[in-house]
Amino acid sequence: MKNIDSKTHVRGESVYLDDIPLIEGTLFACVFDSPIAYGKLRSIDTYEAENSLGVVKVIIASDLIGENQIGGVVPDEPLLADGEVHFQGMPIAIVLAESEELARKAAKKITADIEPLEPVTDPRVAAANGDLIVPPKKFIMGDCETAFAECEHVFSGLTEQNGQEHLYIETQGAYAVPTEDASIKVYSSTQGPTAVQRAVCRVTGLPMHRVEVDVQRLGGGFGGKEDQANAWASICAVGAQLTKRPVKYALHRMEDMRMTGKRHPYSSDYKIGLTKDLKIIAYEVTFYQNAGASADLSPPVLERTLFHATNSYFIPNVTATAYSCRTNLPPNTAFRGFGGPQGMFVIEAAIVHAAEKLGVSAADIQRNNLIDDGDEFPYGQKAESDAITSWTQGDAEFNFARLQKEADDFNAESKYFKKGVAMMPVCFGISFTKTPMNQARSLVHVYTDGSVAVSTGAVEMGQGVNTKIAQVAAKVFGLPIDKVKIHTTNTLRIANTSPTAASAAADLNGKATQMACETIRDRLFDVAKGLVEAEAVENLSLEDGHVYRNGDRTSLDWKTLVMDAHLQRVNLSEHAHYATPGINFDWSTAKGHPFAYHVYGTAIVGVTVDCLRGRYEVDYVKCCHDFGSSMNTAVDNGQIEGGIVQGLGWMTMEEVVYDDAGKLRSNALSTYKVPDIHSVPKEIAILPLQTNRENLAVLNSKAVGEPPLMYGMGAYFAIRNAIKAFTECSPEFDAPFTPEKVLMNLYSE
Ligand code: MTE
Ligand code: LUZ
Ligand code: MOS
Repeated sequence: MKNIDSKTHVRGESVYLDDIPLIEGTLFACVFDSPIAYGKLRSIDTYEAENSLGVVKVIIASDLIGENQIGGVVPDEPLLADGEVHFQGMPIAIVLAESEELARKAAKKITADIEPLEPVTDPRVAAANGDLIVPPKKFIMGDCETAFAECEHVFSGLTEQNGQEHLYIETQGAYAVPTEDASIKVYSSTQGPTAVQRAVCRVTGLPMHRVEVDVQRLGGGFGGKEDQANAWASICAVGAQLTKRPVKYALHRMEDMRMTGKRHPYSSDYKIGLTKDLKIIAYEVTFYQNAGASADLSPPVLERTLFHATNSYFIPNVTATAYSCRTNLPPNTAFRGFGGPQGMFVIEAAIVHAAEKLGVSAADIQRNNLIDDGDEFPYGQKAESDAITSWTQGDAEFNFARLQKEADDFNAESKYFKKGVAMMPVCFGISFTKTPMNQARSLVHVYTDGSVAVSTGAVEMGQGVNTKIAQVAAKVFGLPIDKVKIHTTNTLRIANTSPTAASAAADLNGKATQMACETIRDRLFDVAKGLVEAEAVENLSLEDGHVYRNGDRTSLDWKTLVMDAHLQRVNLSEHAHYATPGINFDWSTAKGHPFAYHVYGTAIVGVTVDCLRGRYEVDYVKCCHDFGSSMNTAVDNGQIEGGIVQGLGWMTMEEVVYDDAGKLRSNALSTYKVPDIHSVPKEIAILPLQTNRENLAVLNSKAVGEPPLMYGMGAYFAIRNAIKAFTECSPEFDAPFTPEKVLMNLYSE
């Protein structure tokens, strides 16, 4: 079944923030942001800007009526710089003008007297200075020290991973409209309407019931709008509050790239210990997360790094330590995988390191250590594991040995082109690791014409969550999908939402929708029972717009039933609440059962490297993926393809470059290379894993948003293998593998 948005998308009729019709009198915002990464803000000169054509107001920190604070997890992030600047791109002043162009022109006239201080951009330097966002976090299982002493082989090393620009097609933006009696309605391109509401309330001093946040859809979020939509919505709301006029701000691409945070770069140390028969029995890892200038979502991202530090493997003795390091970069934030990929990269690198030293295939070590049913993760949860089945089924279908032999045969013949192959198993936990966030609500109205309106806390950002939710409602009511309309995500209809994140939106909001629809359906069955003279409601069902009795279609149609119920004064609306059962986590012991379930999968990635030029192509990504039982293969396969390409991009060509002064050098699409149609793998093959397990996913259809990104990581190790087929070398684990780095390694001798 197609994504329900596909029709308006291809006709260009889908509404994004910038398409909302403007109210007369709307002002346009533009910020003046810090030109340097760290310094004392002595004074700001806004005189010229204030007296520029079309400028209505210039706002600085001292003008705010509420608190100058938007930090959600830790209150360490001023909306506008006050006293100090902490990163290049930090908002200092807001210009409000009659047009976008005039606002931008005026913002250029603002100057600030900033006494430069020495910026820190390296997380290890920040850690050495004791500059941490939160105290270090640790997972311990077993006893590493004793285990290492028993190991036949021990290897240690270091890995570097860079950040990643979200590059949602729709940039950040908001539109705030003052409404009657000191209230504000905010349209925001956000994954977290409630997060925006809280931030707006904080900076305006308004209570939450006076601030309405509405989201139609996003042109992509990828985590970049889980927390970082807050600033722009707050800027517009403050402007609306102070001028009593609507205020809009849609960022230009270069502003967005410069002022917003990205995926966290990590620098990590590992030590891996194996027995004679290649069992990994000890693993010690220390992560230095480059958090940027304020906390943002860095603490939970750091935690998920720990949760995924052992990826799909069972390792009985693990000590994993993680530091969130404060640096003078824009605050880094959620990005598809949320720290998980960063944790997985290090264990994969450690395994490759061991394999190289022992002269075996990394796949042998990987295969030999996959987590099995009942094995415990370092955080205490027992695995219901499909790591081995996904590997075995994927291998049976795609034949790793054959692909490896093909590459070897090719390499024996070819001098300047070399092929490399790598296996990439993935295990990703589904649920917010912060248990209280795993709740959602859905509001369902059945109207007297038989049409159905659904509102939930889920935000549509291209991932197809609205399609899935519509499918749930249509299924419960036995209706075609066009009888169901999914409405905007709105804090008046659905309050206290968790962000659409953690791949859990369809599960949480879909389950709440299922509950609401089932409640209404049961009320309708009570009515129908009399109308079709059924002995019991259990004999009734709804299908293709009709009531069925004992499996036979009756003459009672949906519309008649609904109208009849209404005339009998039966409630045709329901607001349902779903909270994931059975999950918990206790940070005092760092143990618990944080995830509703895990998603497993195994990919085989093959690449060809042009060893004269350092360029490469990804020949294929073949994966065996655990969908549970997919409720929409078109949407889910799309998520897999998109996730893989985004993962490949992160690991290969995308390179975020800040100079030592903390200035973003890769600040436009001319200097930041993302995968395009030419860099998409020549083949993406998806084999659904066959199991019959029950799970907590909506209609048994497992979350799919984030896990596939990690298949893309296999490209890194495949490229490394291809390089090693050309020249004897041992490339450092320093991602991404840009063509430049590939070339340096090819000719490192
Ligand atoms: N797919 C598209 N097209 N656009 C996006 O912004 N975000 C990803 C993923 N897939 C994203 C996407 C991220 S980071 C998450 S957490 C999930 O979608 C969120 O949606 P879900 O919970 O409905 O899977
Ligand atoms: N966001 C969050 C997430 O707040 N908590 C999480 O555990 C998470 N996981 C993945 C993506 N976003
Ligand atoms: Mo996704 S990183 O959870 O928004």
